[in-house]
Amino acid sequence: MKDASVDLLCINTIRFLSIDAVQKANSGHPGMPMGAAPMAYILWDRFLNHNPANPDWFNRDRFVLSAGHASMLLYSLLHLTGYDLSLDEIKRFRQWQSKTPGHPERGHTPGVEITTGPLGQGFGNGVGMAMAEAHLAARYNRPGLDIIDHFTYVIASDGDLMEGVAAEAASLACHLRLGKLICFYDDNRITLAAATDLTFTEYRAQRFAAYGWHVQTVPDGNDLVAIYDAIDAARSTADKPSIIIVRTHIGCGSPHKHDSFEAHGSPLGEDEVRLTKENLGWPAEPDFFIPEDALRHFQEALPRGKEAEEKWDTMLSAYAREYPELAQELRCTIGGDLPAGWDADIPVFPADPKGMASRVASGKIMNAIAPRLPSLVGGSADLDPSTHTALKGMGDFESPDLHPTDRQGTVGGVWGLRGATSISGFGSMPWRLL
Ligand SMILES: Cc1ncc(C[n+]2csc(CCOP(=O)(O)OP(=O)(O)O)c2C)c(N)n1
Ligand SMILES: [Mg+2]
Repeated sequence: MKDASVDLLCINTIRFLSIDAVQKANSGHPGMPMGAAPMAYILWDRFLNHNPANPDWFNRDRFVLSAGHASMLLYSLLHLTGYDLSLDEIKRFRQWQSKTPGHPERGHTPGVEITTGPLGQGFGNGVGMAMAEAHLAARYNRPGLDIIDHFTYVIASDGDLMEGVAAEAASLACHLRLGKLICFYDDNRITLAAATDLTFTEYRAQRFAAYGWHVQTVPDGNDLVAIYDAIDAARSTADKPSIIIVRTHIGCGSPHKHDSFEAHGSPLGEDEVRLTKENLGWPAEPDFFIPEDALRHFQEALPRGKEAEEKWDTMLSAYAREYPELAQELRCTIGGDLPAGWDADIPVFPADPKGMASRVASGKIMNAIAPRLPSLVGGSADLDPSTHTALKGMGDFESPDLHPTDRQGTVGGVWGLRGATSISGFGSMPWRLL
């Protein structure tokens, strides 16, 4: 570990930027950033592979703040690590037309991967991102040239795990053995209006173990070494998604709002902000104080990110020399472009008195497009015999290591993955056609 005092300084910088922004806006959610700052900091400082100067760098790790109400946690990290999000924008938190809306919005704020706020949905999006990574890796990676190789990290809260969508997504994530999906559960045991003992007392660790996830618990959310070790272990677990259950305290550091739902969705209040600053040894003035040492440390992310992207660019050039057609296809996929001739085989259906069911026509069209459009992937909610959404001959997107009994009842054609059969995309865990 590095110098612990710099770590603590950085963590408190995140806490107080969040506290001050919410206080100035007189609205927002200070409590969760206060409790989750250490885990978010260790992740971003020690592990996250990203380039703040280019939020669109394709092979960056994805970071999803599923608990979107805690947006100031994310905005603080983005500002401090050097994304194009100024301190003025932090000061304009929740103001009309600012870059810092109450909940993060993709496409509006540089570095926000996905719009979050409806609980559970960011968790589901994280699973989708990890699936996309596994799918692309299976199709494009070649021995010694893992051109697609990144992690997806999610921070989820109590409310996220209460939502049904998280259960469905968690089940699928393990079925697909998405080992590069790592979720932090901010186990602060407080929600919007009460403590979780009122409504949410299931055994979370056992629940995720039953899904088949790799489960770890960190009993003290301020224990940086334990957080570091847990992330390290999660990254080394390639055959299943990981959840790190971190026991945190909402409003951590606030003398009167620590562990209280009052820290969830309201400013701490001027007096409590002052007391919290006193309590954590932070100067009372100025607001939005960023110690130089902290900023310098956070901004080491910039040269690190530049180097990481340059290294990847070099690998991509080598890849393009060896596999020019695949490289061209990948560029097209990343750019969201359609390959030339993608629609060449679309059939024409003559009008006839009886007519054709629109789902039948749609199935024929999808099957005419699919062989020419490798990025076409779909799901059918186990309905493809009715909806005609199966891509014939394209196989399923599956992990190769399923136990035979797991296969019972699997319906063909759920995930079309074309041409990835022989590709070893990800260490010992190639996703392939089954
Ligand atoms: C689907 C959905 N239902 C309800 C809400 C309203 N809401 C926002 S945060 C929250 C619960 C907050 O508890 P938790 O997720 O544990 O966050 P924390 O209080 O720990 O920050 C609720 C009910 C929502 N955002 N999305
Ligand atoms: Mg909570």
